[in-house]
Amino acid sequence: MSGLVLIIGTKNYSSWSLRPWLLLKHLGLEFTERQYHFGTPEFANEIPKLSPTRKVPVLLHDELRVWESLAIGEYASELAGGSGWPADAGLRAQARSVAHEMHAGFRALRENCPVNARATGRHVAMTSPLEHDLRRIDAIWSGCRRDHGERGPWLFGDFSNADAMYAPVALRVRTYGLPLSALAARYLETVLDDEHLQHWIRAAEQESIVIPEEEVGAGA
Ligand SMILES: N[C@@H](CCC(=O)N[C@@H](CS)C(=O)NCC(=O)O)C(=O)O
Repeated sequence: MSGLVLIIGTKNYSSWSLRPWLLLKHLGLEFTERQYHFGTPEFANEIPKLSPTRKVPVLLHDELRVWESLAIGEYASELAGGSGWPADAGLRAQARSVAHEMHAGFRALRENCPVNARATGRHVAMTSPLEHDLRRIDAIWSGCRRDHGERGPWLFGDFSNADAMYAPVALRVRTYGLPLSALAARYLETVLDDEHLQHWIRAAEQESIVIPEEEVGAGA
């Protein structure tokens, strides 16, 4: 696939950039990655020209611009003949439900446990809203493993948009050592062992930019 350009932010911190990047990798779509680091003049100058929301990610395809990670995921899936979602309509609806649930929810997790791809051994206080989010995430991961484990290692068997949406959650669980049930922990292992995610983490480790507000839980 020629002409696809994915605009992303700093890999260490950009949860939303990771989602379509990982999906494009899994779909085997060729794309050029263009990175703008947060807090730099380049980001401030260039992103407003590329994205109406002034946020990343944005997918450029010739003259077309697609923003919002789920919309990028849908477009990429269509380019790949629909393989970004399960083939079965019922499973597809469920996969979309959990993907959208991630996009719209889990506020406590997002606020308290910022993505910090290269960091491990961090700790945050367990609050009731955080525990509530984690319980729901565990129910999704372990429920999908229980119901679809025979189809393959991902939430709905093959890798789908649903897995892309939860990849940054897996990074948060890893960074802050958040507790999971045994079944959900097996899914976490699948995500963290993924070769593309490993590349992303390695790249984040090479980045030198540090955003102090996102550095949470060290020495806590
Ligand atoms: N709803 C958007 C969220 C995009 C978003 O919040 N991106 C963040 C980076 S992870 C961003 O660009 N932040 C820069 C800013 O707000 O200036 C999506 O799904 O793509």
